[in-house]
Amino acid sequence: MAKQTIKVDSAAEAYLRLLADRGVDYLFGNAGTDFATIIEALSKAALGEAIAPTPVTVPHENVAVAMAHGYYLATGRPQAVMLHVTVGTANGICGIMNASRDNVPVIFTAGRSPITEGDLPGARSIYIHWAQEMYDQGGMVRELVKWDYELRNGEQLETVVDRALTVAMSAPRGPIYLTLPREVLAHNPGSFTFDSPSRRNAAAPSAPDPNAIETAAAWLAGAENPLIIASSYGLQPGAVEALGDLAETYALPVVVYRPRVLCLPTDHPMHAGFEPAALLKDADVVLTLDSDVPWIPNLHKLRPDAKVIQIAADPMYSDIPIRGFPCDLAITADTALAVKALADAMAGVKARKNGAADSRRKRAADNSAKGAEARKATVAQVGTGGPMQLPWVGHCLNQVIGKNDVVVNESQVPLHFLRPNEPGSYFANSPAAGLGWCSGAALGIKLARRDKRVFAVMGDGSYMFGNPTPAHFVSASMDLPLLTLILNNKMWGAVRKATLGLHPDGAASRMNRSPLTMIDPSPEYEKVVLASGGYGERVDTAEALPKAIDRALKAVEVDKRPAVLNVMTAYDDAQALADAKR
Ligand SMILES: Cc1ncc(C[n+]2csc(CCOP(=O)(O)OP(=O)(O)O)c2C)c(N)n1
Ligand SMILES: [Mg+2]
Repeated sequence: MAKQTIKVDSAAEAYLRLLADRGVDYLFGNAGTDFATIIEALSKAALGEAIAPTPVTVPHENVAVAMAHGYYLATGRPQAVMLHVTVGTANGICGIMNASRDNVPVIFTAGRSPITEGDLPGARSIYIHWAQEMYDQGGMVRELVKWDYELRNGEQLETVVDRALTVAMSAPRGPIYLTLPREVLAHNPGSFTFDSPSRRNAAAPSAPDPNAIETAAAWLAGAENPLIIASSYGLQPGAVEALGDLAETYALPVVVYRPRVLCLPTDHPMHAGFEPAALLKDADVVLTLDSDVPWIPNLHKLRPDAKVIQIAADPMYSDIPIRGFPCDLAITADTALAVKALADAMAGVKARKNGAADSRRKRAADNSAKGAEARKATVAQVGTGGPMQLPWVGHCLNQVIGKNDVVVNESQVPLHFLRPNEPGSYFANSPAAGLGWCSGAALGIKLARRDKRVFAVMGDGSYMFGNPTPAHFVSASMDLPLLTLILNNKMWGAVRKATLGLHPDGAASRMNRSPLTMIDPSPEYEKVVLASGGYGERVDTAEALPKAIDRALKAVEVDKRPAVLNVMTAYDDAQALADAKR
């Protein structure tokens, strides 16, 4: 195995070299006094005198974490985020909760206030070095990370960095937290010897238990009305195709519920839409794939005698305190491997002979034809006037989105109108739903895939949660032009919907503007991006949207400027309540 020895001026320099050696391309940073030696080492790298990940200045921590999140979604490789001690960590926790619940590995790091008050290099030198220290800095994030550790000295650097990366990347994947004390970073070991490539690798994906797969195959083959529900499935290469083959070969309808990635092309013949209720009530065997919440028990009814199979890297979802979905068979596995194993096993099992598969295929084709008719009728109704309906926004996006596009979604845009089809072309926010993810995630995806057009679609609330000024700053400073669509209903619509859902005839229902729900008067969001040299436009009517999208795309593609469309959308209580009951 190859050992390398390099001359270094500090442990910080050795640390950054290791990150770069291990495939970390970027360090998303929001700096403070703890960064002194990191900045020194990055400066050496900028001058060509050292090797380090490329630093990206991100003026809000949540944007930084979301960028690492997005970059991983696009590449499958974790990136590093470094924040300022306790206070920066506190600001980044919402993003880490999103990553954690979505099994997204992020190398989440922060400085640690210096602990010595004397003359050691890095020792306390500024008044904040006292008050910013906490007894248990890692405790702030411990519940959300797979591993947290404080680097004690330069000697253990390689073990610590490799452990951070391999723990984060072993299934179920997730963020880790590493704190880096100022004195330790500032220590000068003179030289640094390390293995390159690393001698420590993340665990290989786990294959499912063959007996469990045989049982699952027998249940599915013997079912009259089998149903697959997928949510976070589809990131592994070939996963989408494997599910498509399985579903098609055995006529298994697939409901894609609250997807965070593209699980199955929307046009796939067995794609059964985005809502489980209609099929769940008759299903006799339900297979869930990477689905923390496959349905909502008090809205969607499962047949009492239905058998439920859950497959995930951790089908218990043991980091979620309470989760009681029936589970007759839980299979721990890399889900893509499990789907392939299931397809093999089903080939050897006798299917029911009563024509059930044929009738499922026919039902799927009928439903899909009915769906297309219904969509056509809706589109004909919503194509004029303003504020516009969300199906129209979905439809207009569908008209422009091609094979080279990625949609990053933190909005209520209806997916059966948006209809993403390409693996890797659709990403949505984590089930933790810490709002403000979309802008940063879209930037991270664009950074990883500059060849793609990236659409960031979010509500007006999400836009503000996403720290628009920092996000547009990064967009401009790193040449990452996005097309941002703000679906602006001038409110936190989901909050009003939840209030009326619980109190349908209450006081809030008798007011159009209930407290703590309105963001009105609405800021002129289209102007915020102008401050970063971008293109902004407000879109008031449905008719105006297609051309506005064309103009914004021209700004993004030809002029390479970030573009924001402030799209005025309608909110309707009756519709919101109907949506809430689906
Ligand atoms: C960080 C964070 N704060 C608060 C919430 C609670 N919350 C859930 S949905 C929502 C409203 C979102 O508003 P907007 O993005 O405008 O979408 P709309 O519901 O209007 O479609 C809020 C505030 C949250 N999920 N995350
Ligand atoms: Mg809103």
